Amino acid sequence: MLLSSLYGPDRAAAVVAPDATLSRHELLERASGVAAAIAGRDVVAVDATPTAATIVAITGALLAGVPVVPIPPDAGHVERAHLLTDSGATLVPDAPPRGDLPPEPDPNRPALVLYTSGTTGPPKGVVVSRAAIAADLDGLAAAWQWTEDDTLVHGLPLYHVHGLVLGVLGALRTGSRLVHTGKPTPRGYAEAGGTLYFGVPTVWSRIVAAPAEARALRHARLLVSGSAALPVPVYEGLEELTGQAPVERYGMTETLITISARADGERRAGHVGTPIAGVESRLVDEHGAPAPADGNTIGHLQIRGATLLDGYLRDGAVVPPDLTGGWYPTGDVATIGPDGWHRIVGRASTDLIKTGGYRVGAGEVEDALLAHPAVREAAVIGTPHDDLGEQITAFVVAESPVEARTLIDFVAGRLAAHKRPRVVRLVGELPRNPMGKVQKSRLR
Ligand code: MLC
Ligand code: AMP
Repeated sequence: MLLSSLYGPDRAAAVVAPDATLSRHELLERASGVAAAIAGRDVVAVDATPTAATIVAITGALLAGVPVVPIPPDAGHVERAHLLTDSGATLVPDAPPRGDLPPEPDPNRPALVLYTSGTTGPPKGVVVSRAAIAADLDGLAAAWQWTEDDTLVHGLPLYHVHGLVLGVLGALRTGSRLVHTGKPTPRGYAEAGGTLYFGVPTVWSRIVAAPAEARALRHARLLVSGSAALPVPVYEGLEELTGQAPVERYGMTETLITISARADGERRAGHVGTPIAGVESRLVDEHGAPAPADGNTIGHLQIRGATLLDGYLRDGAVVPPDLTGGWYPTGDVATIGPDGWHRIVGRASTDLIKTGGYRVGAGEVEDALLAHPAVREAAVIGTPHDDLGEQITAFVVAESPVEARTLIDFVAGRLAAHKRPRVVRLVGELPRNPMGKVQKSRLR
């Protein structure tokens, strides 16, 4: 069973969130009501606010075997409309307080449709099966010695792999308690008194900048960082203030979390560890030929195993990804040492930006800017930022006078707020090569 702990003995305060505290059986009962209300639907959507209500709704969909699309609660009207139209999902309705427990759905059924950015165009729906999630969570539970004795704490959004698959379904599968802090603030983390903490690097960086809150994490068993590269100074700051180095792990929506340091093993700043059980990795060169795992050669990272996506949702069908011999090309470049340890060097494409742990496609932000009547041309890049890792920076050629602030708010109104540029530079023209293509490297 995917969410196996729910069927175990009841447990008080199994889920603690800003709006409600639920015991295991309260969650199961309320989710069974949702399952009854949506039984037989093809796909449902949930406004994924960071609440127990969201956890109930998503759990209900999983009980019913109905794939669920979590919608960012702050998605602007353009992004929201795209997610609903593209997936064909309808929102989970108000549900009765309980219903009959449906039989466990087939493990090969899709569980989630997670929308994520490509380099161009609107986000794509990544279809993830129940079996992939189960394999991933079991691999991570083994790597992190994650059990029902843990109390997991985080405040991450509930519409991405990190906050939802690991941060909610992981707790419901292992049986650990879950405390969701609403927002991932240093104070919320310090006050929650957990054993296991999840955060993106921006969260850990803010915790290191708040030493009193960081010291409160001394009692934790394991601090886990992922979704973007953890800067070495943040790693070292955590080690000094909390008495333990963080465990770093790597993954992506399409493969789930595949590479990690171990709870009982070495931790290495700037490195993300070795593949979890059920996952293989390799490097290839630009022609697709295998590249050596010698710790020096930088190659394109590929992943194979039980945690891979079923495919991308297109016109109601699931289109499998382009795999060669089962290998999924992550789009990340990395080194692998002779000891199997991975170092993520960066993304192959400059058009995928990681800001605060969110993946944002430059093309989607450019399209949003171009929809403003005052914008003639737009080019978006990620520029280095101490807190966010990268910040979204837009270069705009204006058609008519316009304030940077106006354009920032315009994008925030159309897309999720984290996709808004933090900086807009109004320029006379964009640097182009002789073919007319914008040279983003020159914008940096
Ligand atoms: C500011 N705000 C605006 C605005 N200016 N809203 C609209 N228009 C404007 N012009 C508001 C926002 O709505 C929000 O309000 C507030 O400002 C701050 O929002 P923010 O920009 O998101 O905050 P920030 O401080 O930058 O957030 C940092 C953060 C966040 C760490 C909290 O980036 C975060 O939660 N990151 C987690 C990303 C994540 O989970 N990634 C996992 C992907 S899965 P208000 O009121 O709402 O605060 C993956 C796989 C893997 O990568 O490996 O895990
Ligand atoms: P997403 O699609 O939002 O799941 O983002 C996945 C991407 O996040 C990966 O392809 C990587 O570029 C990046 N990523 C995730 N974890 C790490 C990490 N520990 N170190 C560096 N990059 C990471």
